Amino acid sequence: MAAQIAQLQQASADPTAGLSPQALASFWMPFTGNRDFQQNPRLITGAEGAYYFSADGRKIYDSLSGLWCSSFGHGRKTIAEAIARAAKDLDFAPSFQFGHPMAFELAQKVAAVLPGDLNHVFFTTSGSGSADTALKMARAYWRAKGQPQKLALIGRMKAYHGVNGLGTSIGGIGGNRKTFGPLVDVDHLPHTLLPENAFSRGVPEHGGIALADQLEQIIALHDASNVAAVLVEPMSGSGGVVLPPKGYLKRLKEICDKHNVLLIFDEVLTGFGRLGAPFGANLFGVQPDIMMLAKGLTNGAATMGAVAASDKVYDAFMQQNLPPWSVEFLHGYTYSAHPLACAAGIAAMDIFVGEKMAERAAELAPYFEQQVHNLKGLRHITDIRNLGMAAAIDVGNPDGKPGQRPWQISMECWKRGLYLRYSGDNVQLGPPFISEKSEIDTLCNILADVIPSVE
Ligand code: PXG
Repeated sequence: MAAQIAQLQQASADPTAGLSPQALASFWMPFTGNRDFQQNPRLITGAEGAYYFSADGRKIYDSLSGLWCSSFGHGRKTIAEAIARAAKDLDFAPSFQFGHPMAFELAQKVAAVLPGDLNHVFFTTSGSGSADTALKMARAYWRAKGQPQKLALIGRMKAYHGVNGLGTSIGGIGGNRKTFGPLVDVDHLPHTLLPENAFSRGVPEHGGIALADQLEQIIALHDASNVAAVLVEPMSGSGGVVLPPKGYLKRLKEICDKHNVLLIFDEVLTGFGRLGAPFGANLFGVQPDIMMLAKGLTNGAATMGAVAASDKVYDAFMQQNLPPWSVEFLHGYTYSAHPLACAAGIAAMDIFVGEKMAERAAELAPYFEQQVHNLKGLRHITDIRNLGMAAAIDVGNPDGKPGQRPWQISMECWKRGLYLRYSGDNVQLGPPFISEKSEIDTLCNILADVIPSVE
């Protein structure tokens, strides 16, 4: 199959896939330098396992599992078949006041793999939707509990929680906020990147407790009686694989409990095995009240997110004194629990459990760590961070040209058969868990050649 796709594309070998300049300008691409792309299109026309096939007939290693989502490998047959079946049998069904069985089946499968009592799954259509859903859920929770003044939301610098209103507000990447005017008023914890932790392998040693203790001051500023929730990623992916130093997340949880504040984990990127454990919550032994999911939920094959709520949170909504026709949580999307996405999700969960994907990631992780850290000492590299099957390499930038060097590196890698994601001053790696050690070698060899070669 893969060979056939490659052969087919070899025949065309046209990097534009026959698209006219007008067609290239018609699609306004997200988070992309559109002008550069139109001059130098990088078009993907097929995917299988850990590889993409480019329009000009090349096989390209997918070093970020798409956008951290296709971790179990591309072209999964059971997922494709499930989507096709659903498209034929039930293309759409409403989830407002009516429902379809696949939604309940998937929710139960997801709850079964989640830690603790995160037993209730609210479906969204993306990670961004999950951010806004989780934050609205937290505020509405306190209202249901008779404390409607608990509204303040606390995020963290360098965090990424998608691009919708609340997620943009609580996100901590300046560039993603600066062009959009006043947002929702939220507060931010400091980020957890410390110079003394540079080149740590896995979870860094230093500073975790002191960093988490900053939460005490932020809560005191607002007064705990006004604070709804703290939202953090167990590990920030887009921020550049920013890790929580030892003890950090446990301490955050203690402070939240002490002040009666909800703790929300954004596991959109870390969920479903990326850290070498089912979820970050498992790895760090910290149970959030609410967890955000997306990406791995369908292995990237359909657009879907979810917010999982603990019994405590769910019960507060259900136990409101409301008549039967009344809605407990006034929130949802036309495409919440879309049948095609549910079908993909059910098949993806069967792969996650049946093929022990978290264990597979954990098995490959030490080799990946070793190979990535072998790059230390090369020109431009100022830090390497990793955990599970995630890593980032800081490469800096020439003076006054933020973003230039990682971009140059990525463009050169594409020419050499490697899809490499970059942002700010780093390049990021999140290979599919099904990768072979030899593929990790090839990935790191290309990086070792390319990173020092650019200016
Ligand atoms: N939360 C987290 C932690 C994420 O990583 C979102 C929310 C938003 O999800 P949606 O589905 O709305 O995109 C994300 C998305 C990158 C990269 O290169 C990361 C994401 C998306 C695109 C690129 O690091 N994360």
